[in-house]
Amino acid sequence: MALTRRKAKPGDSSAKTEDLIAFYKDMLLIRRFEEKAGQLYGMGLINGFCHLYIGQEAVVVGMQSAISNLRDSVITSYRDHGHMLACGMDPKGVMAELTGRSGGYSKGKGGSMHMFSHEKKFYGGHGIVGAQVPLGTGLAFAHKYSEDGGVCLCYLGDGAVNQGQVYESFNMASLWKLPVIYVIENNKYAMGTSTERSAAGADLYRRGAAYDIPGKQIDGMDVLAVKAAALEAVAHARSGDGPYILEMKTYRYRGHSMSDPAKYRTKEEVAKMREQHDPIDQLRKKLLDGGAVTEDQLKEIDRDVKAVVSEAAEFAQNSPEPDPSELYTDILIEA
Ligand SMILES: Cc1ncc(C[n+]2csc(CCOP(=O)(O)OP(=O)(O)O)c2C)c(N)n1
Ligand SMILES: [Mg+2]
Repeated sequence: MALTRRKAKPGDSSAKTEDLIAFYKDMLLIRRFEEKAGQLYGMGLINGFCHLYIGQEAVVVGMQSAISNLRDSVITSYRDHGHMLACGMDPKGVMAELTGRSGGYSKGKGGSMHMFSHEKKFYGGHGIVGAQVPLGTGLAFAHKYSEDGGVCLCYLGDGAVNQGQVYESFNMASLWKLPVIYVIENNKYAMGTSTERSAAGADLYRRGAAYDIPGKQIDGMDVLAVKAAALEAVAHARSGDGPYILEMKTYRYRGHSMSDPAKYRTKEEVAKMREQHDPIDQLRKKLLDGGAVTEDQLKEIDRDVKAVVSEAAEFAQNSPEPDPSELYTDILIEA
C-alpha cells in the first residue's frame, strides 16, 4: 500500500470522512513502519544511525495532502522515513535500504539518511543539519526557472533553524519570490538540547520576518490544522507570492536516534504528550465520536497496515546484500 495523495483546493480546510480515514491510514502506516524499524534495529538487522519519526506523523501527512506529487518537490533531514512513505515511496524499498539490502532505494549502499526518488520528487534525506535548506531553495528556483508550476516543501528541525545557511536561503527565496514552503518541525529538541536552551525567541515562525517572509505557528499534532495551514501556504507560494514559513509544534516520542536514551527529559513529559496530544489517537477519537467509522472498521485498517509493514520487513530481510562490485558504482555520474 503506497500512501495516496488527495487533491485539495486552497481555502478548503473542511475534511470529508474519506479524507479523515485516509489521514488515519497514512499516519498509522508511518507509525507502524517506524515501530518495526525500531524492532529490526534492536535485532541488529539495521546498522548505523536510525532516526524515528514517531509522534510527528500529522505534520508530513497533513502537509503532503496539500501538494501534488506530479509536480511538487520535497526535501528533508535524516528523520525521513515518514516523508518518503508520505511521498508514495514503496515501504519495501525504504525498509530494505534500512537493512542495507540490494532491494533498497539506494541499493543498500546509503541507509536511513540517503534515499531519493526522482519519480516521487523526493530529494532526500540529508544528514548534515540544515543542508536541505539551500538545496530546497534551489529546487524552488528550478520550479520557477522552468515554469513548471511546482512548489518545494522544505522540512527542517528546530535545531537547524539556528544555522546561517538557513538565513542566506531565506534572503534569496524572498528576493526572488521562490515557491518554497519552509516547514519547521519544532519537536522541542535538537538531539539533547531543548529549544529553551538553544533558540533565542520562542516563535520560530517569525524567523523570516526580516526577509518579509510570512509565517504561522500550527498545532502539528492535529492533522487537520496542518492541512488547512498547508493549503494556505501552498496557494501563496504557487501564486508567485514567494516563500512561506510554517512552524509545526510537534514532539518526538523516541530519542534523537536509536542510540539515545533521552535522559534530558522526563518520562512524564513524554507520557503527557502521548496521552493528551497523540495525532493518531486524536483522529481515531474524532472518527469514532462522529460515528464516521466503527471500531471494527478501524481494526480492519490496523490489520491492513500491519500486513503492509510485515511484508516490507520480510522483503528487507530476504533481499540479498549488495554485490561487492557495487562498491564501484554510483560514485560519479556523467554530467
Ligand atoms: C552541521 C551539523 N552539525 C551537527 C550535526 C549533529 N546533529 C545531528 S542531528 C542534530 C540535531 C538537529 O535537531 P533538529 O534540527 O531539531 O532536528 P530533529 O532531530 O529534532 O528532527 C545535530 C546537532 C550534524 N549532523 N550536522
Ligand atoms: Mg528538533
